[in-house]
Amino acid sequence: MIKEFHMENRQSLYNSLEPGSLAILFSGQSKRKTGDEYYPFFADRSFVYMTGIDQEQSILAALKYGADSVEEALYLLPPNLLEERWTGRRLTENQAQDISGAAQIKYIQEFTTYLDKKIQSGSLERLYLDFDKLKEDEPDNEAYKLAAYIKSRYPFVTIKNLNPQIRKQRTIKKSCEIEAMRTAEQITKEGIIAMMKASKPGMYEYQYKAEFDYALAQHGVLVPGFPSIISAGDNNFCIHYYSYKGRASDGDMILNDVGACYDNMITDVSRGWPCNGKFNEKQRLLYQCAYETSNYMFDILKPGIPMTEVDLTARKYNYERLKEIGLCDKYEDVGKYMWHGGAHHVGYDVHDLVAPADTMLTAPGMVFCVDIGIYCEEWGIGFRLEDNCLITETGCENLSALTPRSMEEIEAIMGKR
Ligand SMILES: [Mn+2]
Repeated sequence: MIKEFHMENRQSLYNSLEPGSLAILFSGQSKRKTGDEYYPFFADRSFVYMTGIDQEQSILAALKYGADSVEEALYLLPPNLLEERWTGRRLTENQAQDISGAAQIKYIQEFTTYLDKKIQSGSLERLYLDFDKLKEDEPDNEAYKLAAYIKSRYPFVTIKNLNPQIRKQRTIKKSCEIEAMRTAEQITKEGIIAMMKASKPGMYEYQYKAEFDYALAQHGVLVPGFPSIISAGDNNFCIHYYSYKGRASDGDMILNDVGACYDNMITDVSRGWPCNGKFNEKQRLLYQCAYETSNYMFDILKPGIPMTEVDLTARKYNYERLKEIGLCDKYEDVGKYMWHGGAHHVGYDVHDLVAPADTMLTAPGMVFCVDIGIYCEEWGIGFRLEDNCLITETGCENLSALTPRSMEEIEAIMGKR
């Protein structure tokens, strides 16, 4: 992303603050895996959204003095030739400036002194941190640790949560995010088509995964946006399946739930196909239900619809289709075949951090998944059809429509038509 995108994101964040507030965001730190080995560093997504910087131990600090005056600095690891010989180059001041457009670049050892000085001088009343825990018993990250330090040392400073404001901003995608997503969709398509073309009975799930990863790497995407779900046959009945050790037997469906990430924007696409390239009668019946439901959703989605209704509408419509084929005759029973909803937002995260769904209306610039999953254990068929829906001014656009979706397109790509 260009630096202006990050500058604009930060400006919106600063606009939300009261004067006398200091906002602090952290990129995070690598986590130790075992011995002296670390997991690859993965920068906090909101930090990257605000700065473009994905280097560990970076800090953004912005003190709002008055309505229009903000003192902003990005704190980075200092140059260290010996360390860099082992672990690679650190960002220089100029590089960090070019990426983020931050007003000042400083080194992290100056951060605590700065913070203490500002609090002691009485120029800040509030400290805003991004508190974001998925589970209560999660280890404290930098924001929680800093909050504990402030509470013990400066109990008169009010601590507030920046997370709701960040979520609000991340809900509506800017045009450069949508453009990056289009590129990511194109690459995801290449990966899925590679799997479809290679597909045959007897193929192992890891071989499908290898096809996908190879196609992505050929387009410069070395790590997908999230761990790929690729399964065959009965393994399709595990919603988040990551073993890759199963093998497709003739007549099995292949399920995949995958997505490339390009310029930080993630896609999340699912397709299902018969491993032998030809839908059988029962697969055809079920696939048609999901396909019609998905198409219906793309026909009706537009601005102003409560997010809580999106999943519900898909569920009701798909129930009617399942009823037509004689599989389900009471709406209360549709949960036997539909195990999940799928209208989650997608962006910097695959399950994107956005404003709470309970009060949200669809609006232009939102991107969320339309995910129709059908799991029919008695027929041994499970798959999902998941696309990425961009809400536009007048309706919506299926960003992942370029990946074959209809049975005709899939069979043609697989060479069976
Ligand atoms: Mn998905």
